[in-house]
Amino acid sequence: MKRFFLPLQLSLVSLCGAKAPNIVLILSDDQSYTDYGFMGHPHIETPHLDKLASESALFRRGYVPTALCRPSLATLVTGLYSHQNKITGNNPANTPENSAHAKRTGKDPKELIISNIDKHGCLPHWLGKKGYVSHQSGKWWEGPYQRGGFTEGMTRGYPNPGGRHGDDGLKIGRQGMEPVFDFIDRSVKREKPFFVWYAPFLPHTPHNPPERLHKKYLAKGVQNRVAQYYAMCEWFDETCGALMNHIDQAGIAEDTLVVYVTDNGWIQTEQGGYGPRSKRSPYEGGTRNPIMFRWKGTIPPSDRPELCSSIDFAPTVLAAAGAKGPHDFPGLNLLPHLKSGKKIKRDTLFGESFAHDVADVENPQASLLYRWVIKGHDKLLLTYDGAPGKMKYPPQGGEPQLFDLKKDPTEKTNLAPKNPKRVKELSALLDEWYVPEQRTMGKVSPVTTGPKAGNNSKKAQKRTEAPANKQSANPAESKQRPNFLLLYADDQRDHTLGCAGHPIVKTPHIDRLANQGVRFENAFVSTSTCWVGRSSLLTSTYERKHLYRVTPGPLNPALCESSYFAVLKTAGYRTGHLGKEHVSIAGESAGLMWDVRQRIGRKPFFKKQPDGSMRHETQILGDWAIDFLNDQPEGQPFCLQVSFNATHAEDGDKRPGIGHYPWPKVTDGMYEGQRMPLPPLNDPSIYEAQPDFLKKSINRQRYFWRWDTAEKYQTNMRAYFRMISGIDHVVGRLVKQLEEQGLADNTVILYTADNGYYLGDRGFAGKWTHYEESLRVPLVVYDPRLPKAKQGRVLSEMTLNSDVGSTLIDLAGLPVPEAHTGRSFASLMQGDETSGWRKDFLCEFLAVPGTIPRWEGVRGEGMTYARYFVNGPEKPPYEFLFDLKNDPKQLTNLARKKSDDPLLQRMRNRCDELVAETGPAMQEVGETR
Ligand SMILES: [Ca+2]
Ligand SMILES: [Ca+2]
Repeated sequence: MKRFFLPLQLSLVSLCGAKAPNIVLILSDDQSYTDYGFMGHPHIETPHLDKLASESALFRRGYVPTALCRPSLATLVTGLYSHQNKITGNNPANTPENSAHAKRTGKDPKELIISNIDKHGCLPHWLGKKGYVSHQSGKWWEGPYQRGGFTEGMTRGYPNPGGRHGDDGLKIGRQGMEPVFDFIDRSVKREKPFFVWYAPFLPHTPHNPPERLHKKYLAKGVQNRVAQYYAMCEWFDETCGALMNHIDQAGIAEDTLVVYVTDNGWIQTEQGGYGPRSKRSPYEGGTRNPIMFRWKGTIPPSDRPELCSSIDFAPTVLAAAGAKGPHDFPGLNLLPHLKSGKKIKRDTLFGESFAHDVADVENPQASLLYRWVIKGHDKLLLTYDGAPGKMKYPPQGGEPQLFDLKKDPTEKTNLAPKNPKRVKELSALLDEWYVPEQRTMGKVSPVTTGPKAGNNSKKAQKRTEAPANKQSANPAESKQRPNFLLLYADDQRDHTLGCAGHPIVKTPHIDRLANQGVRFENAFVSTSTCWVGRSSLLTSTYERKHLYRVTPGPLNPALCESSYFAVLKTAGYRTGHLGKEHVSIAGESAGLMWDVRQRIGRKPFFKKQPDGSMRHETQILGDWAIDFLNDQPEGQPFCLQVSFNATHAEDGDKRPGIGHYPWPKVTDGMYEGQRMPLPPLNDPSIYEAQPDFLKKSINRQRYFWRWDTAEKYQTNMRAYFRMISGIDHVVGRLVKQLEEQGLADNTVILYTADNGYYLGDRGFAGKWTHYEESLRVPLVVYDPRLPKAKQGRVLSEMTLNSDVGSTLIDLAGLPVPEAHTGRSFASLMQGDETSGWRKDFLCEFLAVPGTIPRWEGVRGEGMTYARYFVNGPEKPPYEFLFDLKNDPKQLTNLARKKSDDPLLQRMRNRCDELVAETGPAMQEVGETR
């Protein structure tokens, strides 16, 4: 190439250092171009990247050609645009097209996407031909590292479980740098040129930075979620500092070309998640990022005013290595300009955006949403009608957008209507790049936000079924992976099961699961409220972490992404949720979590059937679950959750019995004539001893709805127990169904509830408090694979609702996401070493304003501590302390006896500690919505 004509002095330098340089790629994940010290951010500190910038040829106007993780990474290693390498999105969508490809080829659409790198080749392969060794760490989507031509690496990759985007590779940075350092040291010793792919899962979610960094940004007055993200940026910077330091200490700085790129932008919102004009969008917040090249002694440091694209990475690196790819690259070899400092004449960059999920793995245009061109400072953005799939921020309008990036870097003013000529000129450039023949410009396709819910017909379920998944089974892999059936009751305390020793209530099917499985006699929810119990179950986190309804918006999308549903679905499970949700889930999150989703509420419990008959929703859920199982493709594991509205009262109907606690027909007549024993803490003095704010709380108001007269109590109790037995009946039906389908031997069944429940105890009804009646829930786990000797045990370790999801993931053989505050109790079930299990947990109540004051506390093995912020978070709280060993009924409040008791002080401190580990202090928790 003629471009290699170099000034004499610099050519001599490269001749003297004749050997090929090492290449180190640092790839940030989900970080905006503004979010660095050297880019002028007012808060974020990145001293190590600032230093790298000062030693590099720095392009502040760098871009990626597409702003989503996987396709962006694929452009780097193939050197091709997404429409060329066909890796346009993160996942295959569940479409008839992909299903047809799967059928035709006998391959999973996931595999079909990966196979593109076999066709187009991959940078590590090409470097390997020149004697390079290479190491992959961090994010990597294209199967095991070997498939990309790396000689070493961390990612096991698809089709291994959890192999979607990096698995073990994602530990790099977050859990140290050893694998990379070790590789560098060995390569130096062997005198081999090397290539390092350092693509840590940073600052990407989960945003769980070290506490010292989080506190640092909180202290700067930054809002909590934003502070978490800023802290992640600095954490990432620290790992880059360690890497650069290692290179410099090894004495190879002059033999090593370091390239810095971000895969896509990220604009952190205060609710958690990213803003509309960042990740995935074609706007500056998505596509722009600083690009740096450092090669001491060869590339003079400078602040380069030109445009640069990550599409230039492959040809530039290949030139440095003296290697070649199998085809011409659309990017530019920048090396001559980097070395000489000469101006890069190119003033035009191109980019494109596709839907997150690939609508047709053989046809990139099927998912095309935008193309853009930047010439100088003019940017034209064109919109196309590709299939948007599950889009968080779908394209709007569709008209051409023209921006002057110099005057208007945040793209506020669309100049297109006033400048038709410029639009035409720039459109012509886009069409010189390539012409999307199958798409219409200026139009948008309607968005499908993932499976629609609320329709209880079987037809609706069929429509939401994932056809492509039918082929996605990997029999060898799924054999060891158990199915999960999670049965979730509403408003049920731990003691109301036959297996828990209740003298009246009949639950033979659940009892059988307990007798052949394990029952946890100390199972708790950390917050006793319907929607919080559910959001903690779904995200495997404390309320203080997910902050659902305390921060605006739907359930934290990042935590949805690390939910058991999303993790299992990603790993190839068919996932379904049937019944009560009571948590708002964003369409995009729902798409990641569920293949099948069908909601049903109470009000009323009985639903009219097509034949005119009335059916109780407990039984309808049984029907739906059986439908789900009947549709289960052979060889694919499933995770199905059935969330009953029973045994929640019909609050709007106060008629005792069938009005307030409507039971299904199948339990008609049960408990008739049986005398219901009175609640154990029925003595009026127990109620009288409560502080005023509890005496007047919703717990007391609802007492008068159901328990206050002997007759009401008797009638309602019988009805309530019929509801429980109604659930038990469905459990029996489902166990039978699993047996008939031959799934019983490999299906783990869990039974639990969203919160505890007062049945008149202490003169209360409902839940919401720190007392045991509120916090305790049933937890029965039946694992058919458990050896006989381990069956039928009652375990006393304290488990939490947030443990359930972590356990399912663990039982599936997948790593439990770091974002979980819950822990897997699988080892307890198996009877393994249990030392080191939790001795206490954070219990709290942030929601439902106006019912009772917010509170937080610690439930330890022998003590319960709680503090109620009766007069707001700034005022001294009202405290409770109970010695559970000597006072299991929690009748003597030790906190009222001696306010400076050392034990009380210890519990206060422990509470502070648990809060600090988990989320904001009570003073910083926002208003509940
Ligand atoms: Ca990314
Ligand atoms: Ca509930």
